[in-house]
Amino acid sequence: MEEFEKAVKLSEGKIIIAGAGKSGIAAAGLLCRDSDKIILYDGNAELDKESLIRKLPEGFKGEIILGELPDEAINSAELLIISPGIPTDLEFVKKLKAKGATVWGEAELGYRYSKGRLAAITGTNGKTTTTALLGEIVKTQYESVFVVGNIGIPYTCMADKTTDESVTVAEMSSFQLESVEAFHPQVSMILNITPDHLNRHHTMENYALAKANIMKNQTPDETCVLNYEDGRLRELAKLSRARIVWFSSARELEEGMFIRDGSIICRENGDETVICSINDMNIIGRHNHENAMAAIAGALALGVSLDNIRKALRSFVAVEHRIEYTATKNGVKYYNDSKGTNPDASIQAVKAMSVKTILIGGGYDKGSEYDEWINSFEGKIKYLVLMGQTAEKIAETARRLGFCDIVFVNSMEEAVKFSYEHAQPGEAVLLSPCCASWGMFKNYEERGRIFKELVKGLPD
Ligand code: UMA
Repeated sequence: MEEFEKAVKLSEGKIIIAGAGKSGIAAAGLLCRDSDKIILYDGNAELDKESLIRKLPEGFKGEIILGELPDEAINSAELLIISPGIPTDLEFVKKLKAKGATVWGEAELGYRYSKGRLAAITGTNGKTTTTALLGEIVKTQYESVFVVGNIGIPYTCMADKTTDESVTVAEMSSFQLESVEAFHPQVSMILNITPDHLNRHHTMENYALAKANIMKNQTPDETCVLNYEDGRLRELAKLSRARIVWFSSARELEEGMFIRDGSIICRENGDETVICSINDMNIIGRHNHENAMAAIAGALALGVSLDNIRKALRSFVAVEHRIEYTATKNGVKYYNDSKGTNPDASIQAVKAMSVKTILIGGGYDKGSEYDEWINSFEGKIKYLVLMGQTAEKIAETARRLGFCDIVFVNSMEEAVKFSYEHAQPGEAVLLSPCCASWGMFKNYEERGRIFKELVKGLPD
């Protein structure tokens, strides 16, 4: 196993921070106290330099480059800090790697600047809920707790606030895990791996290997929490040196976390502990029980007491944009699942619906296949309302599989209007797009909020 020194040693060369979104701005804010040789670069030439400058700390003395990154900048750089949304196979990244520059993701930089213990969570779905839940549990026991990462708070925003006593809970996407090096959590978790982001990672194998980076530096005295029901994870477990804690929502395990008679049980060295009844929690559905088991396993590994774990489990409520109940209008319940950005997540949302539902979907094309999603409708979906780049591709798949109640719309406003006019009392309307939001919205949060505002504005 390769050993990496955690400390950041900045040399004479320049530092390019690629991406001027949340991650890049936070990384620049952190690094500008130690370096005046920063180039903040963004490929979008349309960005307004003045408004970027306003987001940066006053101490920022670097340069801002938008559009093309000139060779001169590439030649002068020794370190590239890359934002998660920027593919690592872009030409300028390849050129920097070829000249021997170090390439770290923004999360790697955050990790290197942070102190204390780290619990890191990844998985195709459920990672935001699990991160938020684990954060809440850990806060019942420890004072200095930071929840960061893909959940929306860049690691580099918080890193310098951590102390040796801190616990950081980090949600890590495959994009972030693609460019880690020394990143080394004491507790890691992979919740599941199903097809997503294949336009970026190209193959499932690459995608799974990026996720597996979460545990690559762990040692035998540390913990890796994995889902026993995911065959890919049973394979990946062989790569881990850490103590594996399995969880399963489908069977009783000899060792690990599972559900029996509606209760979550932890079995360790033959001893069983009943953690809580699933009815004591406010989060519903099998996937959420899995998220809860993973968070419990992580919390136990971090030394949180059973009482504190139970207290936090009872008070935790679903995160925004994840099968979030929005309103009832004319007897129709509306749910916002804007976080349903891939087939697996949207299948779970469809499965959670127990009445006839109008489903709003479509968005940015990540190269997903939609067959399983359409097959999960099982007669429950009254209309599929489609928008965005993928609308036609989804419609073709649906028609091929015999589902023809399809409506095309050009905006969320039209989608909500159609749903309002066609849903009967007792039915439901679900926004679970099965696709990313990019192209029509800034991000899935904006998409979800627009949906919620439109729904709340409907007459009752
Ligand atoms: N950009 C380029 N070149 C490119 C692509 C993008 O210059 O080829 C620039 C854009 O012009 C933009 C900037 O990069 O100005 C945006 O950077 P970014 O896409 O990395 O976005 P951030 O605002 O830094 O947000 C990122 C995560 N975004 C992505 O991974 C796409 C956020 O996750 C995360 O919350 C945030 O860091 C803090 O850690 C969002 C997400 O959609 C929620 N994640 C994906 C998911 O959950 O499926 C992975």
